[in-house]
Amino acid sequence: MNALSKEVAEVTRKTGAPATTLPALEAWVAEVAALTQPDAIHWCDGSDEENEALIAKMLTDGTLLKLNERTHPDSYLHRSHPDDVARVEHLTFVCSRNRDDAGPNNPWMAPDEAHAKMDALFDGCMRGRTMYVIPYCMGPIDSPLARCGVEITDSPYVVANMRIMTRMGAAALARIEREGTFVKGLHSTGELDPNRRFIMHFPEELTIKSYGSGYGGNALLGKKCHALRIASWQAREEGWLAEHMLIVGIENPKGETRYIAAAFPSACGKTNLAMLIPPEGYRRDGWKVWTVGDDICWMRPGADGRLYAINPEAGFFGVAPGTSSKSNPNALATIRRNTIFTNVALTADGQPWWEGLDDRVPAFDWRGNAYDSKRGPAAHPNARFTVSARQCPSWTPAAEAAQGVPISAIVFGGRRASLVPLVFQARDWRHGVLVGAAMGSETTAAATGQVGVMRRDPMAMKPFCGYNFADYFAHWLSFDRPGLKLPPIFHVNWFRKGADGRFLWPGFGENMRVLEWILDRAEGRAGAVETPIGHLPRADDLNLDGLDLDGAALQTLLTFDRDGWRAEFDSLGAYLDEFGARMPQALKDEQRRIRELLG
Ligand code: GTP
Ligand code: SPV
Ligand code: MN
Repeated sequence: MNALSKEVAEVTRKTGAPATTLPALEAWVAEVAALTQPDAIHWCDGSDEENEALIAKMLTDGTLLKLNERTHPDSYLHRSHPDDVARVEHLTFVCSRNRDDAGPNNPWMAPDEAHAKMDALFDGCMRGRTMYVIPYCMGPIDSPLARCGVEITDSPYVVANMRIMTRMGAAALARIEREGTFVKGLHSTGELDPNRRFIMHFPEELTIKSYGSGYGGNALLGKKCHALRIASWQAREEGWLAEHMLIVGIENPKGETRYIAAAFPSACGKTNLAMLIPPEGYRRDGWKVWTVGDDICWMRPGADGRLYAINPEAGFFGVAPGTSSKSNPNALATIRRNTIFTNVALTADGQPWWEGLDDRVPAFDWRGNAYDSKRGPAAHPNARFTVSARQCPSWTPAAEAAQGVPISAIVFGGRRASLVPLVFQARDWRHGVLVGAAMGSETTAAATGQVGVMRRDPMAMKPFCGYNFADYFAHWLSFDRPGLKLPPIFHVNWFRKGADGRFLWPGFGENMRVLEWILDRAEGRAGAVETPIGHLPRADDLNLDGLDLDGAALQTLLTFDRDGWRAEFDSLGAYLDEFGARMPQALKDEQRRIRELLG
């Protein structure tokens, strides 16, 4: 018996027989156990009993604190390590065999080197701990669009979050055993040393290795690692799209529901738009909004040529700060129970609190210190809640539809204090792809680093596209072909500021007015003016009934600023050139055409 199989035999003796009939899975789990040396292996079945036992364990060791049972039943607070509060983009690698396949948009490391580096970190890292094996399905369990994976982790917090965010456990394992293929994700929180923290993706091996962080986007591997970075690579090979998009249904007074998919960068309004409550006048007329997803969208052409979308997730990992009964009452109702809060503040009576919630003063900040307003915000700006999507009052069973929902409009958007109007429509698909490629946004607390810095974030996928952006844009362009009935593409900006630094547009529920124009345009109804950057509504083209908005603000929001756009398009041309010959000529031509129109 060689050393490895001796170690496997030893782990099996300690932990019992493997719990799968799939040899490839059994072998991988044994191999990981031999490397990481856990004391025990736990195969997650997703049951309530399993969850209760894990929660009890985390309450005992302090990983979770119980919140006020009267106001927030079955809800918990997790305080992370203070250096482990967000995604770490500079430590997140795409390890494709060919460096150019990862593109200038991704940190890259050669697969052999990355495996060696990670395996050295994982060596013996689970000694004294339990290794959890989490089979999960991204998407409705019976959906042909769904895909499965298995995450191995030593973090019970990750297990509890994966249980909310994915379809986790026995049903997923059954599908994996039937299909025989799955994405392999290996995770350990390690010692949480920011210098020994890496998130590596091996798209050609359908493998993820993540070490040294317990934070959502770094550790819940089904989410950004699988459902965006690995899936975007697979989607390109197989002719579909894996996008950083919400999916929302808008039901009109006639009872017809149309679905919109929208990509905004991290912490730029997807959760809020997905759960929007229409203004009073709309509600009176019978408009309703339905939430399918708030972060990720997998889309592919259906038999009728339209794009059909599923939300691969089962829960929301949402931004807490700014969430209030005014800005997002549906989110607030969703998180009243069965919710895990991470890095929020605490009131004296054990309720979760964050900036923007209400005017109470918390007793403890997110680190657990007595709250002192001089020491920064009470909740971490990237504090999050994890909660089942089904608890959302606007959740729709359409989120479980195996074939997905048909998409009537695609919307891109960014956080832009100046220049970019409230809304405009791209002339056609190719122009729309350029609008997506041109997206810029101010950075937010969702990733480590400076906040409020303008950067290019094409299609909100800068941190998440698992391959070269030039190839990604080419893939988007390839959908423009006979037989497909593609939705129109729009761009929105809820974040335009006035000279006084305040937002010009009220946003949140009032965004419904923009969605109505978008859906009307999709059906060839609402009016617009044509400009070089696309079609913009005039004030008369929008339903502004009952909206208290200053005429000058509205004017600014709907104005096309030719001089500003000239500079923007020059900078866009330089950006596209950074990708060299790989950038599709059609996109460069489109940029040039519009630059000429701008004069
Ligand atoms: P990720 O989960 O990081 O991908 O983010 P997200 O796109 O789902 O962002 P989310 O909806 O959680 O919004 C983040 C922040 O933007 C919150 O502080 C919101 O209050 C704020 N926000 C959302 N919608 C609007 C809006 O229409 N106007 C303004 N001014 N702020 C908004
Ligand atoms: C984002 O940063 O876009 C998120 C949170 O949705 S995370 O899942 O951590 O990436
Ligand atoms: Mn996101």
